[in-house]
Amino acid sequence: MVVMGMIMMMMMMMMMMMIMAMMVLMLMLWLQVTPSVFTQEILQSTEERLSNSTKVRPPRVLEWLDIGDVSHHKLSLVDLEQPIFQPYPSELVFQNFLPAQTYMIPLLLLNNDKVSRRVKLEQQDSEYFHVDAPKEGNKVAPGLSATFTVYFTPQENKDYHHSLVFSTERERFEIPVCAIGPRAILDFRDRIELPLCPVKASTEKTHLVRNIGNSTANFQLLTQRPFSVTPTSGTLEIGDSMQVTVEFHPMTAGDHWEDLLLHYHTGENVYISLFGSCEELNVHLQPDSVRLNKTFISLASVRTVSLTNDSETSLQYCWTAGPIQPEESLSSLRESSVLQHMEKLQCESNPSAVLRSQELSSQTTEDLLLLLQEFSNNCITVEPAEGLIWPNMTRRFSVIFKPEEAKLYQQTIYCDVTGRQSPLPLRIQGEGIGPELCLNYNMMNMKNVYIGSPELYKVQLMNNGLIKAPFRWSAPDTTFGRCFTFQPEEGVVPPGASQTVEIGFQSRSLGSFCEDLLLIVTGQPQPLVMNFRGCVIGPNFHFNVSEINFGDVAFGFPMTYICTLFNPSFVPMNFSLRVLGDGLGPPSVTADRQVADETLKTWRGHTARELHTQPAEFTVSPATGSVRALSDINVKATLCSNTVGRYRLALVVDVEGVGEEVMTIPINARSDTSSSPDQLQRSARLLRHT
Ligand SMILES: *[C@@H]1O[C@H](CO)[C@@H](O)[C@H](O)[C@H]1NC(C)=O
Ligand SMILES: *[C@@H]1O[C@H](CO)[C@@H](O)[C@H](O)[C@H]1NC(C)=O
Ligand SMILES: *[C@@H]1O[C@H](CO)[C@@H](O)[C@H](O)[C@H]1NC(C)=O
Ligand SMILES: *[C@@H]1O[C@H](CO)[C@@H](O)[C@H](O)[C@H]1NC(C)=O
Ligand SMILES: *[C@@H]1O[C@H](CO)[C@@H](O)[C@H](O)[C@H]1NC(C)=O
Ligand SMILES: *[C@@H]1O[C@H](CO)[C@@H](O)[C@H](O)[C@H]1NC(C)=O
Ligand SMILES: CC(=O)N[C@H]1CO[C@H](CO)[C@@H](O)[C@@H]1O
Repeated sequence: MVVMGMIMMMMMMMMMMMIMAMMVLMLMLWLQVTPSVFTQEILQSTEERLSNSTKVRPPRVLEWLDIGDVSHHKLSLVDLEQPIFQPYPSELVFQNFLPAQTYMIPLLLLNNDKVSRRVKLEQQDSEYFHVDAPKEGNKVAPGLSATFTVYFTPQENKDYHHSLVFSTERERFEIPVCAIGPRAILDFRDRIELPLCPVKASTEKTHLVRNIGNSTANFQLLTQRPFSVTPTSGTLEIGDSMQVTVEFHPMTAGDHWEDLLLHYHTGENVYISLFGSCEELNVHLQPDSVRLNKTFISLASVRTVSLTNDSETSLQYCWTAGPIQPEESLSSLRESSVLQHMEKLQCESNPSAVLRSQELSSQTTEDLLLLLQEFSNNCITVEPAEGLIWPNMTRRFSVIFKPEEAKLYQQTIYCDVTGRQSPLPLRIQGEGIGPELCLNYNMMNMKNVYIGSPELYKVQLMNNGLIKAPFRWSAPDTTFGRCFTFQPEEGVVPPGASQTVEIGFQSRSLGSFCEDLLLIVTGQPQPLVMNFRGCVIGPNFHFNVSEINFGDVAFGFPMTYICTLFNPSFVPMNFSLRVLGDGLGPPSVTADRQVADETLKTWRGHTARELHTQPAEFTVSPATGSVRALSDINVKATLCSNTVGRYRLALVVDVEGVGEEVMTIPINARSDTSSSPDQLQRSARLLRHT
């Protein structure tokens, strides 16, 4: 026993020198234990494990001491991060032991300093562990080591944990001691290679896994996309076996590597490497762009496209409005929980990464819902929208175009299909057309229209399309626009039929106009335009004379002139007549009355030409009146002169609704200058005698 211990000590001294140099490097490497390494480790005896162990770690320092209290060598060459003594091995592991037997491991503490240093075990024996201190005492020369011997006497086949605490002149540190009891071993392979897989399809590999260990296995299995594993946890009795299936469901072409983490309930993590290769298939749409016939709103036109393949796998397809694959987003949701769990097991220290992946997945679901909604609201649909194509089968799709508006539709939709990483685009172009209503004319020059005259025009609306055409007329809200009426104003013209609409016009205003009447057809983006133009004129009346010439008139003897007022227009006319320039005073007097009046002597002719005092010498009959359409009326103008001299006046016509002084006719007369009051007296007398 002692001889064996000595030989082992010698071996260890040599190995240590080598190992120390590599230590830093070894610490940096994160060694993942593969199933074969794990199995080998577990099957080793305590001695084999010791001789095989390569990892050297500085021990955990419990407390720093003041070196000056115990030594005059206050400065040490050893880094402050490390204790002065490096233990070997870093951890004491007993395994594959039998109850009631005693096992031992030598523990070396190497003085790394350039001066002699002290190291002392703080006695911590337990029922099962016992430590023998070196006989030479606790002072160790530089570069040499103190050798302790740790004895272990188990009572049961189970795990034991203990720790040894040492103190040097500068620190106290701890060395863990453990005894590994029976362990489960699942005989996984180090590497699982999955069959070649088309993108978005899946392949799987099943292994029969046996528990070749000495304990029941309670385990968890975890991996990440594009791999998945079933079962994800289980219990396996010693010697029993079960099937474990790894599935490979890649979304991108290329090679994929991932770890399958096997976590034993005893705390060990074993990593199995997964590998899968993924390829794209020669799958394409035929044709990849579709131009649909012009289609009436609410009707549909259909085109066919087909999906061709060169593969022998079943293809799953799904049509979407955008290039995002719903499958991917959904599976990413599913996977994210597994990922979180794995991250938790592996490194508890990075919570932000977990948070990020959660945010990411909720974002994609929102996008996805939006996309699906958009697709179902659309005027372009594909049937069937999703399904499966069996190997060597062709799938025909109907692209259905059901326009809701008269416009050009241009859209790209996508077929997400197994075997293609990016969804296959299908460009679609179609034109929606509205009801096709035509007018038999679209311009009307009404030329001259009499004021107040009702005009009527007929227009034909013809529906040449395949769908009914609801229409409505609209006139502009302007002076003349408001003069239009429609009969009927709105309606529906069935396909192939026509309808007559009466457009009425009647204006009480004069002037020329040019109005666009709109025929609004439901479903047509632009209304049809009907242009009406013309000029509203007053009645074009006239007299049968161009002037009213009384010639010479006798003073005080009324003279009447008769003429005719013609109204050749189709509207009646209300008029008033007056003499412009006639006096505004009392009516002139006739010679008869002057003679009768005794005032005659005093009467003098008017010389002052002031209008208000001057008598009104003209009377027009009728002064106001109405001429019916296409008729005439006699007008009597009477002049009873009380003034000596020439008359150059005018008969003016005011037309109701049209204007004042619409027409003027000159009036000429001459009152004899020789007719004096004396002469008038004579004449009057003469008149009485006859
Ligand atoms: C561990 O030890 C065994 C035998 O003791 C040996 O066959 C094996 O190669 C060693 N492994 C390592 C990694 O040193
Ligand atoms: C199981 O235990 C026996 C006896 O203790 C031992 O010989 C054997 O190597 C152990 N097997 C494993 C796989 O640990
Ligand atoms: C498209 O229109 C053409 C002629 O207008 C017609 O011959 C063809 O059958 C139409 N196609 C479909 C799918 O309706
Ligand atoms: C598909 O067709 C190919 C050749 O046309 C044939 O070799 C293959 O067996 C067929 N596969 C199936 C599943 O029918
Ligand atoms: C105009 O009409 C009146 C009444 O009808 C008539 O007496 C007169 O002779 C006419 N004058 C002319 C110039 O025709
Ligand atoms: C003319 O006057 C009559 C009675 O005052 C009236 O009823 C009619 O509407 C008027 N006609 C026109 C054209 O103004
Ligand atoms: C749907 C389709 O195009 N199927 C084809 C799949 O590939 C095989 C082999 O190339 C063809 O024969 C099928 O027609």
